[in-house]
Amino acid sequence: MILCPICLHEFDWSEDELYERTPAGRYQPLSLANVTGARREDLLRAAHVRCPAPVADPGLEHHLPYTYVRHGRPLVIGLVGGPETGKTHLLASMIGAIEQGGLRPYGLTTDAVDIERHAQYVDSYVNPLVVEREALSRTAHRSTAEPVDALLVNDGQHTTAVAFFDIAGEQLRSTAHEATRFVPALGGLLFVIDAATRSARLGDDSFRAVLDRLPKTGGRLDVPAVIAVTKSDAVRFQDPVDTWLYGDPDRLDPADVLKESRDVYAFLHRRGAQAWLSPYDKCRKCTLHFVSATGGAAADGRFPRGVRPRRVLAPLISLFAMTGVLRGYPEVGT
Ligand SMILES: Nc1nc2c(ncn2[C@@H]2O[C@H](COP(=O)(O)OP(=O)(O)OP(=O)(O)O)[C@@H](O)[C@H]2O)c(=O)[nH]1
Ligand SMILES: [Mg+2]
Ligand SMILES: [Zn+2]
Repeated sequence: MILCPICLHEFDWSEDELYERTPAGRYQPLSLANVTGARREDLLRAAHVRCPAPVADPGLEHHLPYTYVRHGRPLVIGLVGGPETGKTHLLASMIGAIEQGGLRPYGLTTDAVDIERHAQYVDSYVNPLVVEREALSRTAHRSTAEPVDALLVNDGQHTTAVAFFDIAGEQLRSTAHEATRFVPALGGLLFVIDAATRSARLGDDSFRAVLDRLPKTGGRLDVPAVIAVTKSDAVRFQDPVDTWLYGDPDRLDPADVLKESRDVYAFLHRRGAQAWLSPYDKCRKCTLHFVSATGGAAADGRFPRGVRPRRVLAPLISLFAMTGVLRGYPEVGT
């Protein structure tokens, strides 16, 4: 059974009922009868399955890539944080770092779930930021939400489809909104805190709204979480932020993850930001990280000296280890 990340319908699918996307963006039945070998694999790579949930309006009908469902239960990751905390830049930097081979040191390889959609994401977010050095726009409010990008992550033995949701911070606060419908499907939480934030006392409504909607056992959540303190470049001269931000990034050492988590915890605690630590209090597995999506602040909508992301893959690697996408590593995040 597959949980549709768009409407939360649980459904089964079969290889006899596949669809292909026409150049006009419609879906039509795809017959693979008598198609074998490399041609079959090629058609499957672009095939879709139809979510059978009943819809009121035919315009709401939706399809999921076959590659998204063929490897078993996908991991759905949501970026959670208030308006302008830096979620969209962080995700673009992460995907950019992955495109540049940043997961290779961990023995992970990636492919796009949907080649066209991924190319669209790279063209609209990664290249403008990393290559053109442009600041990205605030995320538009939407009436529904679908993943902005999805990847197949392979650890040498297993493949997991990983989908990313990134909606506007203001919309995340509302539990009733259609655009937050994906929240119960989340299998990994990426909480984003702006390192330079001053109004920390009350915490973040978006954290609360999301944490409240996920099932708990014994008062705590089993969904693994990471807290990424982004824009850490703005506080880089504060000890020990600099040590972590400019340290050796290419490995996952559980002892280091624990040490960094403690330092981030202390950093937030010192700023009176206890309320921001609610994911740590409520999630059984949670690690904390200093990151910078851009390496510095934008001026007039540009990064004149280029974009130099710092440690952006650390939270993702930790999530992968805690969710079992990346196996063979000792436990992190307790
Ligand atoms: N210094 C610094 N600024 C950053 C960094 N990441 C993002 N910013 C700035 O923070 C602002 C908000 O970034 P976004 O990524 O759009 O924030 P968001 O959380 O997606 O905002 P919404 O879509 O409105 O929810 C932009 O002006 C960015 O230039 C960073 O790592 N360092
Ligand atoms: Mg955004
Ligand atoms: Zn659906």
